[in-house]
Amino acid sequence: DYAPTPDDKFSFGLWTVGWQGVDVFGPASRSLLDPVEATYKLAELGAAAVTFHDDDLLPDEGERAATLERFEKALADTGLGVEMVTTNLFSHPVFKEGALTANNREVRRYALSKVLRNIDLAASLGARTFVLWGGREGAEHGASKDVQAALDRYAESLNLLCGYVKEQGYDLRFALEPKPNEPRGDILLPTIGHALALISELEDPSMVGLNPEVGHEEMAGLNFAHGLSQALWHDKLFHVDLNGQHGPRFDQDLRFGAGNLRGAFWTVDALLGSGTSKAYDGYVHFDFKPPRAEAADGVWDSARSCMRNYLILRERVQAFRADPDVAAALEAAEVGTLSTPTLADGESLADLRAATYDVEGLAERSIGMEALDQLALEHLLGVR
Ligand code: GLT
Ligand code: MN
Ligand code: MN
Ligand code: MN
Repeated sequence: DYAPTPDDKFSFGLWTVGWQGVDVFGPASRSLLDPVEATYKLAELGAAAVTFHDDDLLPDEGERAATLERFEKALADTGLGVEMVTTNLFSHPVFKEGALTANNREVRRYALSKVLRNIDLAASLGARTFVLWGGREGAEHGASKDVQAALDRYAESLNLLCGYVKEQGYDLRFALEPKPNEPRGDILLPTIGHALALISELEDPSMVGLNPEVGHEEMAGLNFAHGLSQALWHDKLFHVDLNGQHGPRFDQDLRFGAGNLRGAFWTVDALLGSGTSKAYDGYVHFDFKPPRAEAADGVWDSARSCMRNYLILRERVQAFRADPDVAAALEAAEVGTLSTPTLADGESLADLRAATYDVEGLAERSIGMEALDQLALEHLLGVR
């Protein structure tokens, strides 16, 4: 009956169910949700872990110790873990022109100090992943940002943070979350590919990976499942943000399964290793916003549905991959053949050049991919 269990490793950001519905055109439509109460509620719904920004859980310096104590009690009472922590480097107007890559050096230093403090908290709560979403790292105007200098400062910050984690002996890795735009007109590290390229320039690339989000790649018109597969290929899929999006438009943060449903099917397939490749073994983390029109009941309906849709899609994907007709269609489409090296062992490029090729015959060959895709569609629709 698609009931979540701790083995499913479902996790929610406290800011998701806690989102009060503030948008560009209107104020909050829902009252403030106590993050500790949200933690109890998420456990009751079947989540295994929660995640948060410093400011989601501990907005008030005066109440920091008391809130932490209540939160740790909630974790102990429910058995929930804190698998990831992140820092809010985007809400306060001090970050209006960036945080780790702000032109202003005092802002950059303050941002770094805010992250360092939160890393200590993350480690003390046992989190293994630290996400960095640079929503304000970017620009609206051409000459206003020296992009190469900004990338220097991004790399500098990451190198300093990795050094700090090693020096402290924390068991923590960083995950960069790409996004093309919103809130900045153009955000640095706009896609999975851009972020991967930056990581390869760091002092210790092994400590930094990705936290890709469905909606963010789809805002850029990209195929999320392909992005996940490339991140897995690089061993860089440290974390994931699942949600829903209807193509290139504002960041919708719909519940997982809403929006691009076929994309969601292939997203789950990619996380499971696309049949024969590397699979993701981290937490299945939902980063969505319950629509502003919903009241409290709708908030919990949407959270429940994220997990339920994942479990339904996982069942459909597993049925697709186990179907003998699919195995035959995959073979007809030569999908498995792609794993054979193009040049055989002991063969030379001269051998390859000297061989004869039936170019016309190859051009006319059947590839059978419509048949394969129809099988996937029928599994998704539940008619097979
Ligand atoms: C913010 C953003 C998300 C990020 C969160 C982590 S905060 O809600 O829209 O995509 O994952 O900083
Ligand atoms: Mn988003
Ligand atoms: Mn978001
Ligand atoms: Mn996200």
